[in-house]
Amino acid sequence: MDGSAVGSTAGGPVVVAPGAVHVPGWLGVGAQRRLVEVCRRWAVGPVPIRHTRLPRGGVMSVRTVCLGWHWQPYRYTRTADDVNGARVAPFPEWLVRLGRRALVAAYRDPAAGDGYRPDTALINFYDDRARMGMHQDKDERSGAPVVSLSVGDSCVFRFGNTESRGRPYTDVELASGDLFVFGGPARFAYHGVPRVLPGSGNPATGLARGRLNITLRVTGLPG
Ligand SMILES: O=C(O)CCC(=O)C(=O)O
Repeated sequence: MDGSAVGSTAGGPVVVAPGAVHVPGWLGVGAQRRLVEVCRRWAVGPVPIRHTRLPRGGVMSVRTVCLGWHWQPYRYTRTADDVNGARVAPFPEWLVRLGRRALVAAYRDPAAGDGYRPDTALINFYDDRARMGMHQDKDERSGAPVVSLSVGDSCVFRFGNTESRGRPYTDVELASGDLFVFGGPARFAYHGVPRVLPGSGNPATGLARGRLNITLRVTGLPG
């Protein structure tokens, strides 16, 4: 994946809240297709994609596989002790570069990616009925921005405030190829996915059904 088809910014960046930017159509179809291919490989192993179990016995409706560091509620480890004990696949350098380009595009600042070094990715797969409740990404020991890439079916992405799961929030439709970045004052805002829009994706991406979301994050953890 060289990212050459990245950055078309079909709709231009839209500021949803200070620090939170939606860039529609940032990934071209070729780049999306390559992401789908590589995610399919990561979904197989070394740690297979799974529904994450929550401490109170619930199970997340999305399926998740991680790179670099394995996330389980509510911490990061190198090995997937709640799955098969294997070390997760490494975080590739090309994904670091993609993350940097994403920050440059979202913040319209050529220096925005300088020093950005994401070291974990959570790859979520949503079927038609999958959802994600309002939550904060707060298991990282870093305030570096979160870069979110979407491929496949569109969804309603609810982006809220840093105080509570409730209003005020903004509902944004994230379509295939869209980039969403949240950093600065928006870094610890509550967000979630109340609904996927089945059948809204582009089969040319290689994902005939469902939605793929990849978030790049900096854990702030040593090693
Ligand atoms: O699927 C999305 O767009 C959001 C994913 C998310 O909130 C997360 O992985 O924490």
